[in-house]
This record gives sequence, C-alpha cells and structure tokens, in this order.
Amino acid sequence: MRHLPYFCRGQVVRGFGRGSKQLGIPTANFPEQVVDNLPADVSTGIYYGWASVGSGDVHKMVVSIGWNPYYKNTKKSMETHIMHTFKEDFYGEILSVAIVGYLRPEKNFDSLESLISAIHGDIEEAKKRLDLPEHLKLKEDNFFRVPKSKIMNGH
Ligand code: ADP
Ligand code: RBF
Ligand code: MG
Repeated sequence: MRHLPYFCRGQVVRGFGRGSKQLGIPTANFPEQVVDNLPADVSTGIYYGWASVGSGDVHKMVVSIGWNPYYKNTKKSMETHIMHTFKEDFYGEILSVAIVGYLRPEKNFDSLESLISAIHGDIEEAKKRLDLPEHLKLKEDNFFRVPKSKIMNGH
C-alpha cells in the first residue's frame, strides 16, 4: 500500500441508480476519468479515509474501488459513502477524498442482505481505525482547505 495516503478530487456524478440510498448507504460516484487516474497498483477493494464536499467539513468515509462482483459491473467504479447525514444531495459538487487505509478485497455475496451487513461492518471498522492519531492528523491536511476557484463547479 505504498500509495497511501492517496488524495483525489472530482465532481460527483450519477452512479448506477441501484437505490443505494434507499438501503441507507448512498455512495457518491466519481467520473470515469478520476477512476482511470488511480495509480495502477492501488488494488481494487474497500478502503477508508476522510472526505469533504465543496469547502465543507471533513468527515469519515469508506470507499469501494472495483467492479462490484455482486453486480458484475463491467466498468471499474469508485464510490464513496460519507459517515454524515447531509441535508441535500450533492451531485455536481466537488468531492475531495483522502484514502488512508485498506479494509478488504471486494467480494461476491449470496444475498443483498449479506452485502449490506458487510458494508455496515466496514463502516464500523473504519470509524474505529480513523480515531487512531496517525489517521486523525490527515483530517487536518491542507488538501482539505480547498481554494474557492476549485469549488466553483464550472460556472
Ligand atoms: P447513485 O447511483 O447516483 O450514485 P446513490 O443512491 O448511490 O445514487 O446516492 C448517491 C448520492 O447521494 C450522492 O451522489 C450524493 O449526492 C447523495 N448523498 C447524500 N448523503 C450521502 C452520504 N452520506 N454519502 C454519499 N453520498 C450521499
Ligand atoms: N460491492 C460488491 O459487489 N462487493 C463488495 O464487497 C462491496 N463492498 C462495498 C463496501 C463498501 C464500504 C461500499 C460503500 C460499497 C461496497 N460495494 C461492494 C458496492 C455496492 O455493491 C454498491 O455500493 C451498491 O450500490 C450498494 O447497494
Ligand atoms: Mg452511488
């Protein structure tokens, strides 16, 4: 994991529309270009770290990188669930993420329920690990002090 921490930023786009939100686990998807720019040796799997939307507060997050074997996607995706309740959706806004640690490889599951409970396990594990001093310090990284020019959203 010599590429961690890995920092990246991109506009939030529409994802697969599978109703992750209805399941209580909305995931903000990055555009293809951001996914293609991941270093080749950042392996697919489930990671944790920090995230902020626009120039907003920095929150704990989990991110899934890969092909979602449960859904047999043909395109690699990168989707971030932020452990925070937002008042509104933030499609089109700039999402900044710092990936700080790896949790597990992507897996297939024999039911949606087991996928969901694995994700809940990831969320709890991520919350715990992010409280370690080595990870907490990245929450304060200058990367998250986004200049206004970068959050103007193309207008
Ligand atoms: P899609 O298939 O379009 O990605 P989702 O059901 O995964 O739809 O919902 C993702 C959207 O929900 C995000 O793009 C964002 O606008 C919104 N959202 C609201 N709360 C969160 C959150 N805590 N974490 C991630 N996305 C969130
Ligand atoms: N999809 C998979 O097919 N296998 C996985 O192991 C898997 N793990 C995930 C872990 C986390 C923390 C998150 C946020 C997503 C994961 N996904 C996985 C992606 C999941 O299928 C996708 O977000 C769905 O839209 C959830 O309904
Ligand atoms: Mg999504």
